[in-house]
Amino acid sequence: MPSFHFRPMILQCGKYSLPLDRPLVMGVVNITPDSFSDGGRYLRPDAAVAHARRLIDEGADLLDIGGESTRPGAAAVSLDEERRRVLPVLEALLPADIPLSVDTQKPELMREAAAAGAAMINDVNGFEAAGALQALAGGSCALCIMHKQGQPLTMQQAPQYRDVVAEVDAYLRVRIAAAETAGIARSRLVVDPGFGFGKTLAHNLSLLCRLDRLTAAGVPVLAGLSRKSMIGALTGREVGDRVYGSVAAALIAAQRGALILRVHDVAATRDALALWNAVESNKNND
Ligand code: 9MG
Repeated sequence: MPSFHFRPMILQCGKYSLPLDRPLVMGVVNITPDSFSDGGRYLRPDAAVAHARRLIDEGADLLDIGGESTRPGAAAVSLDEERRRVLPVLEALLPADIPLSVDTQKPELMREAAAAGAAMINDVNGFEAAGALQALAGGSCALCIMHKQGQPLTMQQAPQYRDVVAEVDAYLRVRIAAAETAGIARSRLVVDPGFGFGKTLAHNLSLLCRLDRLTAAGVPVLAGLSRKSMIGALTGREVGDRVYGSVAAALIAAQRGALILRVHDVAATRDALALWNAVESNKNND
C-alpha cells in the first residue's frame, strides 16, 4: 500500500479521474449464454442490470460489461448480437454514476460504447484489430490492454513461452507504445497479463508471482483471476465454488501491485482488501 505522502497514479476513465491510491474492484457483468463462470444467468437485460446493481451495492468501484464470452473454445458473436446485448445494459446503468467498462474486441462496438458513455474499453485482444486504437483515439475513455497467446478456440492447447514474464511485459510495452503513437495518453491506459489466456498453470503462477515486474512500465495493472481454471486446479473446486481461492488470488495480486481487480465476488473481495488496507495504513503509525 502507498504511504501517506505517496502521490497516486490517476487513471483517466471517461468523465472520471480515478485516483489509484488503493486497488479498485471491478465487478463482472456477463451478458452471455456461455461464460465459464456464470453463463446464461444474466442474458436478459433486466437480469444483467439487476446483477450489476447488486455488485454496486456490494461496493464495486467499476463494472465490466461483456456480451461475448472469452472462455477457451467460446463461440464468436456477431456485431449486431453483441451490440444488442451490451448497449441497453450500458445505457440502463449510466444513471448509477459509476465507471462502466465494456469488454469487446470489435472496433465498431468500442466506438459506439464510448459514444454512449462507457468509461473504459477492455479488449482481451490488446486493441490489435484494425482500427481499434483509432476508434478510441479522439475520446477520453480508458483502455485496458490485455495479453493473450493464440486465439480463444485453441489457446489452451499448448501455450509456450521461453520466459513468460519477460514476454508478456514486452508485449504490453509494445502495445502501450502503439496506443501512444495513435494519440492515446498514457494516463488512459491499463495493462493486464491475461491470466488463463494462452497460459498453463505454471505460466499463470509465474505471472502472479512476478506481477510487480509488469508495474514497472508505469501503467496501472489490472488482474483477472476470479473463478478461473487456475483456481480450480489449485483448490480442486468447481467453478461455482471458487470464491475463497479467488479472493486469495485477488489479494495476492493487490499485494504485488495490481491496482484494478476484475472479480465476480465483489463483497468478499472488498472485505479482504479492507483488512489488508487497515494493516498497511497502520504502518504509517509506526
Ligand atoms: C473479459 N475477461 C475475462 N477475463 C479477463 C481478464 O483476466 N482480464 C481482462 N481484462 N478481461 C477479461
